[in-house]
Parts: sequence; C-alpha cells; structure tokens
Amino acid sequence: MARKKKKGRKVRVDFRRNRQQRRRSDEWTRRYHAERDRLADERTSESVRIKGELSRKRTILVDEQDAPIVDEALWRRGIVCAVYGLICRVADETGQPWDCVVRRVLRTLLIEQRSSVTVGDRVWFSDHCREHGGERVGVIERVEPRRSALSRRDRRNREHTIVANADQLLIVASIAQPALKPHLIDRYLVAAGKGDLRPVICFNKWDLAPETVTLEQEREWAARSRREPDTLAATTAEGVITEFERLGYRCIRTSATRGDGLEALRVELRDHMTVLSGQSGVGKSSLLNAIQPELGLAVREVSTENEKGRHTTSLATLFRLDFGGYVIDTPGIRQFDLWGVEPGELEAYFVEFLPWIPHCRFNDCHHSVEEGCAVVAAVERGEISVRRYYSYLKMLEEAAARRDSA
Ligand SMILES: Nc1nc2c(ncn2[C@@H]2O[C@H](COP(=O)(O)OP(=O)(O)OP(=O)(O)O)[C@@H](O)[C@H]2O)c(=O)[nH]1
Ligand SMILES: [Mg+2]
Ligand SMILES: [Zn+2]
Repeated sequence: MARKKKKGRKVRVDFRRNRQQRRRSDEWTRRYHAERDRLADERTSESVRIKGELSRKRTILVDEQDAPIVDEALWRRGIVCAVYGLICRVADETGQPWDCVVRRVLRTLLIEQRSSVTVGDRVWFSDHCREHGGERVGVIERVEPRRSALSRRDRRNREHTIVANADQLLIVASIAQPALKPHLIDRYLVAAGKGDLRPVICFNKWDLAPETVTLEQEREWAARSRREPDTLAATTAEGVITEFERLGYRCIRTSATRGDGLEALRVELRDHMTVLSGQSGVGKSSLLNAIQPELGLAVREVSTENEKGRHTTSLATLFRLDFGGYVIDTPGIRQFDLWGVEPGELEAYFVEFLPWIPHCRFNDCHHSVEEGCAVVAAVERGEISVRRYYSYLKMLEEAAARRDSA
C-alpha cells in the first residue's frame, strides 16, 4: 500500500552569511571549505532570493518539529561519530564513514533552536560522492529530535552537549591512581538523572586494590604525576562502592590490565548506547580496548605527562561494538559543572532523600537551613550518608549562586 506523503509546512528562514573569521583549519576543513558554500546552495527545493548583499531568505518545507521533511529517496540515514570543526564524521547504516558538512540553512535552524550537531545525533544526509571523485562526502540535511542529552556547563558558561541520544552513562572512576573522587560520581549521577540516562558506575584499576597498593605508594604516585595528594585512601574504596550499591546503583569492579569484570562490563554495554566519562587517566580508553582490541584507542601513562598534556583522548568519538551497541569515548574531565539544574530540582536526583521529602515542614524545603527538615533529621540519625549530604549541599550552593548571578 502506498504511504501517504507527509505534508509539510513552509517556513521562511534567514539565510545568514557566514561572516565568521576563518579559524585554524585542519586538512578536511581546508579541503571542503571551498565546497561548502556551493553544496549549501545547490538544493533545488530551496528558493533563494537575493536581497542585497547580506540579507537573504529562503523557504523550506518543515515538519511539526521544525525540521526539514525527510526525502527518503535521496537521503541516507546516519549517526554522528565525531565532530571536527565544521566536518561531522557520520557512519551510514552499514557502518561506512562519511565526511559531512551541515547544510547552511539547517545550521541556521539549529542556531535558532540553540543546538548544534553533536556526537550521537541521528541524521539524514545527502550523497555528494559524485562531485568528489567517489569519496564519501555528504551534506547533513536533517537532525532527528534527541531522545536524551548529556550536558555540562562549559568554561564560557554555556551548555556543552557532550553526547546526544545515549541511554546509559558509564561513570568511570579508578580506585587509585588517580584517587577515587566520590563527589565527582555524585555529580555524574545528577547529570545522568537530568539527562535521562541510566548510570552505571565502573570502578577500574581493581588490580591496585588495597592489599597491593599502600597509602605510601599512592602518595608517591600522586607526587610523580603532579596530582593532588591522595584525598581518600585506596583502602576506603570498598566502603564508597558499598554506599553506591546500597542506593541501588549498578557498580562494576574492573581492571583493564588484569581483565577483572570485563564480562560484566560487556553485559552492561550490549545493545545500548553508552557514553563513558570520568577523570583523565582512570582508564576509559583502556577499558574499551580491553573489551574490543581492534578499536586501538590511544592510552597513556598519566604520570609522565605534565599538567597540560595529560588528556590522552581529546575528542568525543562514537564506536560500534562487535557484540551490539555503541560506546562513546570522551576526554577526561577535572570537574563536571552541572547544566540546567535548578536548586529546587536537585533533591529529585538524590534517591535516598525521596522518602523523607514529603515529611519536611515546608513544601519548598531545600534541606539546608530550614526548620523541621526531615532530610536533615535522617542525616542526623545516620539514615542518609553525611558524605552524600555534603555533596548535595555543595551542588545546591552552586546552583543557587548561578541562579542569583543569572
Ligand atoms: N594498573 C592499572 N592501570 C590501568 C588500568 N586501566 C588503565 N590503566 C592505565 O592508566 C593510564 C591511563 O589510561 P587511559 O585509558 O589512557 O585513561 P583515560 O581515562 O582514557 O584518560 P583520558 O583519555 O586522558 O581521559 C594508562 O597508563 C593505562 O595503562 C587498570 O585497570 N589498572
Ligand atoms: Mg582516553
Ligand atoms: Zn527538608
């Protein structure tokens, strides 16, 4: 049965001229820079009307989500694996990589929606191989609405969407070298809650468990790698893990070098789209290499690097797993600044607070200085961990400060 053709709505889009200064360009950018404008203008379904030098408008057909109507006969489906400046590396349905630019009119639409194409985005792209001597070159025509997004606040106080459409966040920590930072894990758990991702916590470097690594050795390593001296002895790692397990979070103990826990990790990753995140040097890339050696990701001994050159992985990149599913390796981070979490919303991401919240005297209790707070009472009775509660207070303070400065 012939399917009814979807009807679109016509919109007029400002066709902005690219007046940005050309930034440092890599090989691809140089190659396609000249092509880009031509590609962006040649689509026949767009009517371009020139109104003087700088102002142009065009009419395009969009659907109810304001995205261009899919042309299934001419476009291919793909997933964005990496973004290099203006070029997106897109894998088609067979896994072949394509170098794509984003159609300029679509870029304008995305700017209006305050988003840009990012790793994990599902896209439709047109094939421009013929004009490029058979090389797999395309133009992204449409970005599908996102199912989820993992975002953080960047240094310029803007939203940085690390990955779109992932359904799991693998929070990678190491029990030593670098030392475990439970507060960072708490932040990731909030970000996962906010971004609608299922968190899984992976405690790597299990081969450096307390019986093999003394606090002395840990301090020595910290000094050698110019890291903060150990804030938490490796010997307490088990206590921290138990705490997360009691809250119901899935925790896995792994060693990328010795092979511990890799089967459990495979089980968690299979048929999911999982983003790995955590401090630099905890072993994210090593874990991926351990479960799929052909990936051949770069890994580096942290201790030999100076402060600046420490980050071995420098770009978020998506890979397909042989046994089903996708993983996204990301650069290590020092701090995870939350994006878009209001002070009053934070409590929702602390699962252990939930049973007590209805018993607070005030409806809008933030569980800090308010009288009759049932959460604070539970902390005092030892039913909520003091460590987690302080983690909450720190994030609450930050969220309030952000709101006040906005
Ligand atoms: N002892 C031990 N060392 C490990 C383990 N996993 C990784 N390493 C080492 O830790 C160092 C850093 O590993 P990477 O995989 O590069 O860490 P990363 O998290 O990808 O780091 P960035 O890319 O900078 O974010 C390397 O020297 C690895 O060999 C492990 O399970 N045990
Ligand atoms: Mg890495
Ligand atoms: Zn309260």
